[in-house]
Formats: sequence, C-alpha cells, structure tokens
Amino acid sequence: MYKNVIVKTPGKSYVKGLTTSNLGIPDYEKVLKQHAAYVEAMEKCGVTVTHLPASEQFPDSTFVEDTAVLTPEFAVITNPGAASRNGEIQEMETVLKRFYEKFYHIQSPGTLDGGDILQIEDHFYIGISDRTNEAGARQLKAILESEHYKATIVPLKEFFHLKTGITYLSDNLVVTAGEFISHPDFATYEKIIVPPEEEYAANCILVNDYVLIPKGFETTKRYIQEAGYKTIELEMSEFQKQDGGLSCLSLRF
Ligand code: CIR
Repeated sequence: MYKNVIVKTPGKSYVKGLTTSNLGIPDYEKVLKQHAAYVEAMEKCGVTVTHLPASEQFPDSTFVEDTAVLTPEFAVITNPGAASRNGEIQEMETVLKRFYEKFYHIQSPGTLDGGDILQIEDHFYIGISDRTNEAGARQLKAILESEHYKATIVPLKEFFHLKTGITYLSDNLVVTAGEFISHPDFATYEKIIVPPEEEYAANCILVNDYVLIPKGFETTKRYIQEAGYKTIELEMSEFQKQDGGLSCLSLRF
C-alpha cells in the first residue's frame, strides 16, 4: 500500500517543455484541470498528497517521477538525462528529507530518469534509454543489490522510458505493449497486452485499490477490469503532448 505521493503543479512554462510527440502545444488551462483531477484521484486512493508549487524555471518539473527512485528504506536521487531537467533534483531532495534518512545519488557521467525504473515486488528493472545511460543504470543496480533487491538492466529499442511500455499491477501481472510483449526479461509474468492503437495506456498505475488509466482506451480498460481491478479514468491529453504519462506525474511511496 502507498501512503504518500508527491506531485507538483505545472507552471506556465510547461507548454515550452521537452517533447518528441507531434500532438501540438498544450493548453495551460486544460493542463491545470487535468492535473487537479489527477490529485483528486490520488486522494480517492487514500494517499496523503504532498503538493509542490510550480517552478517556472523547470518547464518539465511536473513530471516528478524522473527525479527519484524510492523504496520503503531509502531514496535514490537520480541524475536526469535532459540538461534542462537536471536542476529539478535539488528541490526534490529537500522535500524527500521530510520522509527519508537514507539517500543515495546517481553520479555523472551516469544519468538516470525515474521513468526508466519499474519495480516488481523486490525486483527492479532499469531501462537504458535516451535519458538513462549504462553508467547510470549500473550505479542504480549496484545500489539496489547492496540493499538486497534484485535488479535487471533492460536496453530499450523504441520506448521513450521503460515505464512508457510496461507497468506492474499485482499478483505477477503486468500491463505491457510493443517491444516488451515478448521480451525475455518479462517472460515469467502474466500479461495484459495493450493493443498497438492504445499503446499510451500501457502507462497506467496501481495506487492501492484502484488502477489509474488514461481516458479513452476502452480495450485496455476492459482487460484491466476483467482482471478484477477497479479503474479511475483520467483525461491526459495535455500531458501526452509532452511525452508524459500517469506514472510521470507522481512519486509514490
Ligand atoms: C521530458 O521529456 O522529460 C518530459 N517532457 C516528459 C517526461 C516524462 N516522464 C516520465 O515518463 N517519467
């Protein structure tokens, strides 16, 4: 069960953030509305929300997930791979000191984004992407193994971040798309397979009793409900425009 989440209001500069998608410029009013609905959904899931104010100097900083990797015992402050995002970690480390005593840090030349890290029980999967390099992945693997977790490094072929294409629900069940459907590293898991036209829905998150899923992906929603989960649908259009998904908008612990 998660007790806490950290979220951060998107600033006006959000519309000028990094993106590889061709979906247009986000509408800031809608961004705020969609973010507020996300926070409300988190509250419905029974977590305490720590809500940070916007930082105009960091356009992508609402995607807090990339700044840290959290376990019940310790926090790892990442070293985000995009130069314009690197400074986001300073505020997050200060905030996490309210909750954690034990910290590790990913050091340059290693880079690592939290979006590349998927935890399945006591096993972490670490994606190597345009943001997370091999040095960063190896550092995190060593930290996790020193703390008695398992860790596997997974080089990505197509997805932006590891969690863009795979999420863990519970009871050995993952939701997965694209290159991860028949990936040998995930062969032992039961799978909900997201159809290609719904790929964005692979980034959903289980928060206590509910699976948060993006709105408008009916087949994936049905599969998740048929597997026995309650769902909350959230409009995510303005975050999808900036390559962000549901997991990216919070740190959960
Ligand atoms: C970026 O390019 O860094 C942001 N526009 C999107 C980050 C998405 N984060 C995530 O998947 N964890």
